Amino acid sequence: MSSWNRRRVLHGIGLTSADVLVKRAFGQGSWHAAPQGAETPSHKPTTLNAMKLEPFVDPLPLPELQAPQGHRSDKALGATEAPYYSVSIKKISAKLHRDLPATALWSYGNSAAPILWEARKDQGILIDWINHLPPTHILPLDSPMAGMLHAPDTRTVAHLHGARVPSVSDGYPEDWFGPGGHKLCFYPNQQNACALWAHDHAMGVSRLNVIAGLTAWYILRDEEEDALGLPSGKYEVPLFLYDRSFTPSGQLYYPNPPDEGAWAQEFLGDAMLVNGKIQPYLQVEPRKYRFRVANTANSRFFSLGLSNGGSFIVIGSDQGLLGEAFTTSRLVLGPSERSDIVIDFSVSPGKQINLISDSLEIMQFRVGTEKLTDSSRIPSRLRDIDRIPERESIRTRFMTLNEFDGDNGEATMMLLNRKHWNDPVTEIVGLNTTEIWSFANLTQDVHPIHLHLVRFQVLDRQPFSVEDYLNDESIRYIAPKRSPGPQEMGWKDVVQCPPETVTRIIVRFGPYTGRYLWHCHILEHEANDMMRPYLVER
Ligand SMILES: [Cu+2]
Repeated sequence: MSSWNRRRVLHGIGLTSADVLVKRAFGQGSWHAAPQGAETPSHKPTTLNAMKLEPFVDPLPLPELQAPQGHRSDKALGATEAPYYSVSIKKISAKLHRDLPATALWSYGNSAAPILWEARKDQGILIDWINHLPPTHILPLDSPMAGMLHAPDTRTVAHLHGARVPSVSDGYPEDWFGPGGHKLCFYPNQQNACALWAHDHAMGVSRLNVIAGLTAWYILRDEEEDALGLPSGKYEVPLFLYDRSFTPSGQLYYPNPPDEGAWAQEFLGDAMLVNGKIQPYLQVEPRKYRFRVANTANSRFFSLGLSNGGSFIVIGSDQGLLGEAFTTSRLVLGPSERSDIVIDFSVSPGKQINLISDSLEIMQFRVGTEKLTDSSRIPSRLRDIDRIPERESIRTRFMTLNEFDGDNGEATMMLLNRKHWNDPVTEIVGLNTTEIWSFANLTQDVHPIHLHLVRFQVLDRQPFSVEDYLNDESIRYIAPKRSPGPQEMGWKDVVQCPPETVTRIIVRFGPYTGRYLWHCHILEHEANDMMRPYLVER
């Protein structure tokens, strides 16, 4: 049985072993204690054992900063003399570790390191995404999605995660284009400074296209943040954290149907990568550094800490700065969540400190000894964040998160509100209205739920009896409400929904009307079929 779909039956409910960890930890009242993917990954005989590669032999690559190729206007998109960038989406090959041969990848740039846009609030940019991919995918197509048989295998469409954009530029899954095609998108940037990331969202293949390498950084800045005096320039480092698996010849590995099951319901690789290298190292000075961290893995949750047990300061989350900085030694990031953290290396000159996720080593910081002046500051108050009052909500939507298992206990499908992507739209919201969305998770997985277009606030979480719900659809709460932790007190665009719990968020919909979507950001879940359209209407 593959490590991706290995499942045990526990009390009659099919669970992966990682889920069992979640379940156990959850039963002890702290589901954060052992998230999915926290287990030490096992490797399969048909894959390279990446755990045996020597760690920390390659320097951390930094993202390739993009420069505009002039300015353009596009009346239909609402762009006037906006900086214009063209992106060639193509196949490349790159060495991901000193001791591996070059690996075939797809890229928005020219290397395995993600490309990076830097943009400023209220200054929109145009990006022309051009598909220069060959007709054949570098991964086995494992598409359970209906109706995609005649679509080109190497279709793509880019979504800028967390961006407030008109629907036409949002990267709707069905807006894919094949080799030779392109799509011009306008990103108005009318939102606060934050770290966004672009990734593929093409119908039925996004999880494969992301594994292949279609991810990029997009850092948005504003004057309010600039004025704080946070570490900047070479002391501000973006980190994409993700996992991959490899064949014995060093090529990307993804479970291949039909031999290994029709659907890999989660993907957990045994190699930890940062910015295009396996377990890289970064030489740092003994001073404060700001790290923009994004979990860009398909399924893995990272439970971040430092190998010396040291703490770090958290200053931001998905949609920018928190109201107040806080100090912690552990931070759980689900797929697509971002965190803005500051590590002060001035207390550990000459030391080697590893960034870890439980027992996994992700990368190494090598702290220099030369004393330097550090004029950066970390104010305790960062930004005013007004909590949205619950009374502003005009409607509460109750949505279930569902898993359907076959006779063998293997999941065959996961859904939102028992509906498929192709079912008629049920979530139709009014422009500039506020709603509470209540996610009742009937499954044993933590699902990171993401809404396109909007930012939101997390209200609370409350465990309920799934058994009662399955009997008569009644909600019986079995424990008190839990308030969100300090890392969730800012603006979010992904929310972790723990098992057997109702997670509530409050959302203001706008500023655009049109067709958007909400989905689980475990990309394997999204593909089969935890993804639903929603409409914003005037
Ligand atoms: Cu999910």
